[in-house]
Amino acid sequence: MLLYVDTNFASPYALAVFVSLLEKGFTFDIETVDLVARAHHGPSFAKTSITQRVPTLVHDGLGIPGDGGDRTRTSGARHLTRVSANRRH
Ligand SMILES: N[C@@H](CCC(=O)N[C@@H](CS)C(=O)NCC(=O)O)C(=O)O
Repeated sequence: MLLYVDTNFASPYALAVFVSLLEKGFTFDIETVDLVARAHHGPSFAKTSITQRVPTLVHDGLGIPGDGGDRTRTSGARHLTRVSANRRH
């Protein structure tokens, strides 16, 4: 599993997922996304996260964003993004 968080570790949403994964005892990697440099709108992260936001969790080739926020809230599977198999997770 790979959790994307912001470079400054300042996102409360990302930290909530981080703490939840730790509390559940999951092993996972972390990758940072520089929101200030707008890296989350780059083509690489856009392929991984349909909302282009952190947190995004990649598990078994699926990019799973947070709840999508008010602007993009929809149900379930529409927020899952298939991630290329060679990505570290
Ligand atoms: N409710 C949102 C929270 C995630 C969120 O808004 N993350 C912020 C960082 S705290 C973000 O990625 N902002 C970048 C942007 O909106 O362009 C979700 O789960 O998708």
